[in-house]
Amino acid sequence: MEKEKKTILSAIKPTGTLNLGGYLGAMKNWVALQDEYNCLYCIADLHALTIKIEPATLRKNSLELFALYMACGIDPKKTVLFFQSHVHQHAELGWILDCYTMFGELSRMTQFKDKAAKNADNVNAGLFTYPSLMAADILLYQADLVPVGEDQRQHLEICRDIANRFNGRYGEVFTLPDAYTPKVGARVKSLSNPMNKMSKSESDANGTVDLLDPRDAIIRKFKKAVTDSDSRVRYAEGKDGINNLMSIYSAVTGKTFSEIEKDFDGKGYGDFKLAVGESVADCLAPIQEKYRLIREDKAELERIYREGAEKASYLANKTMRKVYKKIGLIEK
Ligand code: ATP
Ligand code: LTN
Repeated sequence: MEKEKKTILSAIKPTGTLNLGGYLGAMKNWVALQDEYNCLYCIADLHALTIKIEPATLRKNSLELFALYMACGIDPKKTVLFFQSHVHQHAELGWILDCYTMFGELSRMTQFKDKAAKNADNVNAGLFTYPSLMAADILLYQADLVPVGEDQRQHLEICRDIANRFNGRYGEVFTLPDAYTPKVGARVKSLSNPMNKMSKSESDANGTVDLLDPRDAIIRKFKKAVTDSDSRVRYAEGKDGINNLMSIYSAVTGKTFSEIEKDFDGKGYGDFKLAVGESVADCLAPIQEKYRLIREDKAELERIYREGAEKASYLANKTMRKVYKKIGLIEK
């Protein structure tokens, strides 16, 4: 780790396959940060256990997501890339931080309330204490910045509150992390319901474009995308469907909204939808090709995630030794 660079940590949970929302909203930005920062990216597999998930599905999602991180451009030579469950310090610090996190503050978490309502038959303790494990993910590495979407801001605030409480009692143990909002970052909406975000838990397959979707499926989904009764391609309030397609097109082609409006002047929605579909398929094709090559070499993939866990563990250990000492646990 280079001392003069700031540290960045982020994670995605393997609850489904990565879609265009996670790619344009998160992963693409993570790739761009690798040279300027010390980056640690992890697969939050322990967090995935907070919802009911079949073991075979979790295993498949986890390996797929790891290979996709790499196919998208996360370079294990520059970045520490690992599975959260391979670094036991996450669970250990998670428990310790549980003891410095208040029942009241956990009860106020929006994500907890949302997920508890959606999974009424499985409101488990892990779902409730999810934020203290996430705080452990971040604080273990003394991260300065955490790139996350708007939906995760509250989790970052509670992480700072926990760190502040701990530091207030024991001295400066943890770095206080800030949310990192990239200068350009697309907020991708569902293609079939453009009021909602495109998410892994989206039930309508036509609304979500997965990174590994074949070309014809991608184009078909864009052709079916919900728009409006106007017929001009322009960015305007109330045109959620077109605004979403324009944001996606802009993110993958680098064109500005006014350039897009000019290019499609006099053309209908049909032409535009096809162009967006094709440009997304073109953008994903090399990622899919790279993904296949990475998945074929199982031994190399294993070597990379073991090495990632080793590097992460070394850094996590430094923080854990400090924590043990400060709170009065006997060091081995
Ligand atoms: P779930 O629906 O299972 O809660 P999710 O699809 O929201 O999951 P996460 O693993 O929670 O995916 O998100 C990973 C990262 O990608 C987060 O930083 C999140 O803010 C970002 N992200 C996810 N979906 C989108 C989207 N549609 N647009 C922009 N960013 C997104
Ligand atoms: N809660 C996040 C995933 C996550 C995370 C983290 C993000 C787990 N641990 C640490 C940033 C830092 C989510 O649902 N997107």
